[in-house]
Amino acid sequence: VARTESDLDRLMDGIRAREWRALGRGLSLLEDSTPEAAALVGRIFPLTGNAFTIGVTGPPGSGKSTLVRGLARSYRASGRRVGILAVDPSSPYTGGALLGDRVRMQDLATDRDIFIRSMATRGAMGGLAPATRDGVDLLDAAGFDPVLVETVGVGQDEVDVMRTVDAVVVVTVPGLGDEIQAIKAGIMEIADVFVVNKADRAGVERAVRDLHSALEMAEDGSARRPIVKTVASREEGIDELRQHLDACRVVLESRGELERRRFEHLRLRVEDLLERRILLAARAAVDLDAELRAASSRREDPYTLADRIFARVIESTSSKPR
Ligand SMILES: Nc1nc2c(ncn2[C@@H]2O[C@H](COP(=O)(O)OP(=O)(O)O)[C@@H](O)[C@H]2O)c(=O)[nH]1
Ligand SMILES: [Mg+2]
Repeated sequence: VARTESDLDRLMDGIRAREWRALGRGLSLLEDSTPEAAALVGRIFPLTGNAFTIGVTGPPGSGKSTLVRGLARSYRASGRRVGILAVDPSSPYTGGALLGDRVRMQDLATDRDIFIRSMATRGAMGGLAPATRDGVDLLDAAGFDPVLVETVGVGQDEVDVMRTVDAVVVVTVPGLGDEIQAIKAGIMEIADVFVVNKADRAGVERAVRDLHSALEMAEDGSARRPIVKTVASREEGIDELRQHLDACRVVLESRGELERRRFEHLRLRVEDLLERRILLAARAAVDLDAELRAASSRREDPYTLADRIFARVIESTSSKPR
């Protein structure tokens, strides 16, 4: 654990040199959301902003890990260093799915310029999305570009992760029934590229058609977003996906849209931290359970209670000696 400034210096040297051990230690630190983690982010942040960050999301088993692995190889072949964070909290207790991913991604692990790591925690206090975002920053600061983030697109946390990356790939497969139903609300809207993976299966054309008509119904320019057919397990369609992602990057950069997105992501991050700070301050300022019991017996309504607690927070922070 990096406790002192010189520990942090050493850790940062290792991260900048892309030493596997330092990268792993740094990510573990960020997962725990400790004060040391905040200090590390302080060191990392000035070095970020170079990597194009790509989120890949979709239902479990749709082939995201296989696709990410193919993409990583493709980027690697053109001389890029690729960072991968796999976020799969769907099995937080056994770690089985994570282990599976690790094993299948292992062939990448021998390549010094592809770094892959599973984020297994929701973060002690920070939550999944902030911890993942910090992890992406670490890989960015270490010189990986692009950084790929895989999440299972099922929960709000995963949608929140996708709201922190530059570009979003939504993966679906034929035969899910209504393709759109299977895609978590909130993800459709922010997707830049759609992938219909397992195109070796029956029903792929129908899946593409259904997706296409759903996008047309959205009437917000969604219909122009590309739909790519892939067979990730045979590395088919990966080059086309890669071309769409490269084009996406160019378009975003040239229109100033990348900067706008990143500004909004920063806003979300800071507002999120502010919310947490205020909640923690409230918990420190009052005995929240005792206050809640009063409200639960209908003696005080929730609005009045929240106002009163907030006033106490302001009071306690302004009277604190510095
Ligand atoms: N038939 C077929 N199987 C695939 C394809 N892509 C991935 N798979 C298989 O689908 C399973 C789940 O893949 P995985 O990448 O772990 O999915 P994830 O849960 O979305 O990360 C694995 O057994 C893969 O080998 C594909 O294009 N066609
Ligand atoms: Mg996976």
